[in-house]
Amino acid sequence: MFNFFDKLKSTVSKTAQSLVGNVVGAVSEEEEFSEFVLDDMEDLLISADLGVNFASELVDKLRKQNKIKPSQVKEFLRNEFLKTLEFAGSPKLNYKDGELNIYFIAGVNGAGKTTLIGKLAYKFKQEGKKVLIAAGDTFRAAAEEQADIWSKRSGADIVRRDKADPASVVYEAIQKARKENYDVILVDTAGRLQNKYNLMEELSKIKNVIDKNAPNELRESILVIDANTGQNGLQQAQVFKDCVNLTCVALTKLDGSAKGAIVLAIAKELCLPVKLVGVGEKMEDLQDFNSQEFINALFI
Ligand SMILES: Nc1nc2c(ncn2[C@@H]2O[C@H](COP(=O)(O)OP(=O)(O)OP(=O)(O)O)[C@@H](O)[C@H]2O)c(=O)[nH]1
Ligand SMILES: [Mg+2]
Repeated sequence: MFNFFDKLKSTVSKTAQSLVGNVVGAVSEEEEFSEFVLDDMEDLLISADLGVNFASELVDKLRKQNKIKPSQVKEFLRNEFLKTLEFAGSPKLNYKDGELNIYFIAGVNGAGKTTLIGKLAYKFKQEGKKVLIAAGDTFRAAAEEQADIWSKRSGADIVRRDKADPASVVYEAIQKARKENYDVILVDTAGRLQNKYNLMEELSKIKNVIDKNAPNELRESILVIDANTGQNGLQQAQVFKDCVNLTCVALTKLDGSAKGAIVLAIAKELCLPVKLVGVGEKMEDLQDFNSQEFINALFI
């Protein structure tokens, strides 16, 4: 049977090869951690998109010890990766029963924000929740249309106002949700405006509307990152983190990506937990992130 773990295993198989298989293959037969071996290992970790800092920290740890042998490198990596994920925080999406739960979704264009909204809408609808999408991307011509299609597909309701100020769309969504007892608001945002400054301004404005009108109901500020962007994704994340107070990351397009090590780099460098993983374009292709299972799938 094709169960959840099998699916995850095939999803991260390319990452497992580049991050674990290649390193273990190059190191485990060596007699000792010579400078040559350590350099090689560092290069492999970096090229698997673990991030320069994390890679050199790991190699440094090995350099400064003499207990762990090259034959144990797999166990060493496994422990370090798991520790890093656990340190970044619980991967469980925050939700409070009986209250309004607002999810603010941000990310660069094409990262998969609107698709994630569709998937989350579907997930919450399946759980019997009353769900409202706030179509806060009023910049791109087809964006609201796309949000509308996802709302119909998932059975969620939507607030959309052609070319309106996104902050006012979100304000309206909050009022409606209060009046009509919604459980969930999913706030879509634009990924591209005339320039990065405008985008960050707009995101702050939307965020301020939520902070002012529903400070206790903002459950998560989610940054959507396309797994294929690798280290670029990390730089993007920093810019967003400086602008809006992020609480977690949703990693999309992990299906087929060899750069899933970005999960670890995000945890290490930004100390943000990955909570959701997109593994395809369909409504059902969303998984809750689970550190232990992710590590098990990588180290099979
Ligand atoms: N394979 C795969 N494709 C995905 C996934 N998530 C999104 N996509 C695809 O990525 C493309 C962009 O997705 P959108 O949801 O429109 O991205 P966005 O961030 O809303 O883009 P903008 O609104 O332009 O900023 C679409 O073709 C999606 O089908 C995923 O988990 N796996
Ligand atoms: Mg979009």
